[in-house]
Amino acid sequence: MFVDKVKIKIKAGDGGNGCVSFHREKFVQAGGPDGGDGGRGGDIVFTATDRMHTLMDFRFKRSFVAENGKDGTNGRRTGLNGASVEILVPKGTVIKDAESGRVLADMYETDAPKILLKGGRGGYGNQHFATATRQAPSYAKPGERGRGLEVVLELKSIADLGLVGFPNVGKSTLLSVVTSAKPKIANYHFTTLYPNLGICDYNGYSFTVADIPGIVEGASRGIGLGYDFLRHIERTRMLLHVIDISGSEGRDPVSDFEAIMQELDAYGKLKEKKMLVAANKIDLCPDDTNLNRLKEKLEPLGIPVYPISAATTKGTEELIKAVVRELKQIPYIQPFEEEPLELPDEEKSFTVEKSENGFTVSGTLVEDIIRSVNFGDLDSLNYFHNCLRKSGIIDALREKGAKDGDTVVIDEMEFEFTE
Ligand SMILES: Nc1nc2c(ncn2[C@@H]2O[C@H](COP(=O)(O)OP(=O)(O)OP(=O)(O)O)[C@@H](O)[C@H]2O)c(=O)[nH]1
Ligand SMILES: [Mg+2]
Repeated sequence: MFVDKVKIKIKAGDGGNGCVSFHREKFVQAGGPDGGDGGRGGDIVFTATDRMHTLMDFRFKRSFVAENGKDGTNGRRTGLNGASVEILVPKGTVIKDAESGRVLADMYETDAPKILLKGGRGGYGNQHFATATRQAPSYAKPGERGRGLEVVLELKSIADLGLVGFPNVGKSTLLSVVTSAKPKIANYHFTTLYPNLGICDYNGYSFTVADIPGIVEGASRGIGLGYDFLRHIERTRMLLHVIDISGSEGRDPVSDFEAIMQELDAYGKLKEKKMLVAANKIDLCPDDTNLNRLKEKLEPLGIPVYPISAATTKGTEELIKAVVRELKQIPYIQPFEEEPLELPDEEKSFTVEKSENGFTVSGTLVEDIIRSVNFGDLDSLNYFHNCLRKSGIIDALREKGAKDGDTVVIDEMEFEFTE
């Protein structure tokens, strides 16, 4: 079973709540506030590895929740941080936000962990809220909630050379000859059911080769095994088109070439790649007629043709030499551009709208403010009001015509407008 696309749920840990507490000691009458802060929630971290080749493990476990931070306690003790969750994925996994489809992370490098969701911050304990005029603050901040998200994991293998061609032309045989991979080889169509990767080492230059299931005419319309597998050669630097030059299955090598090119064209992203052609099964050819016809057709297009026999390994060394020569001139594939989930502070914003029976304030800025308030406490509400004033929300409401007593809805909570 090969799985290269899954949807999973992840959630960062909530921050622990701040604590309300006052110092108590014999002979000390009114001790100061000593409520500790909440601990941080755990992060959701992704790490790419070479030891996994599919996303199969995620068929059984689809939900990952990091631990919450512990609440602060008396004596200024900060709560323990929640443990993070590390999720291992095969190298080449692209992580997308399920809702918007935007790329959050491209796991193209091994051993480079990426934090996808940061745990919520712990709330401040009441030790932080003492001022000259307020010596016994009876509130603390609740912890920030850890964000939850649905993400799609998509494996887009990263290899230097991708093998394409009709079924049974000898792609896997070639892979087994030039790398130490041991793919299944057999004399029928669709022997290869999922991508195989191998590493080829030629005089100290090593590169990776991806062998995918054969494609057929009409693949782009859903015929054959899986046009979807082309996603595994999307990120190769170069393609090697393998053709059965002997026409052993009654097809014509020149029209084979054209048919595959048409399917690659339909896929779109593959047609600009540099391509070499391996004219395989040359051992079965009685003469050079087919080879010459193919060369006549391709050489004017700048596509070199290498006659080989993967079965006897004849010509494979020259082919690999040519592949290495080309690869040395082709830059490495750029990873996808990642769009971060969290907005930097300066990009946080809010909007004020007049609604039927009052005003509605929304946006990333207010969500952040509202999360940090303890609504059961008057001091905390004053603090909240101050934040609204400082961030310009009160002014914006006034400009839209809000007057004392009007209803203002912020993040589903209703307030009465006061200046
Ligand atoms: N005579 C001859 N037979 C070959 C050569 N290369 C491969 N074959 C045979 O062709 C058949 C198909 O080989 P595979 O390597 O499985 O072909 P494939 O392109 O990977 O096929 P799919 O995985 O089905 O797409 C096998 O029976 C191989 O032994 C060759 O150079 N000469
Ligand atoms: Mg194969």
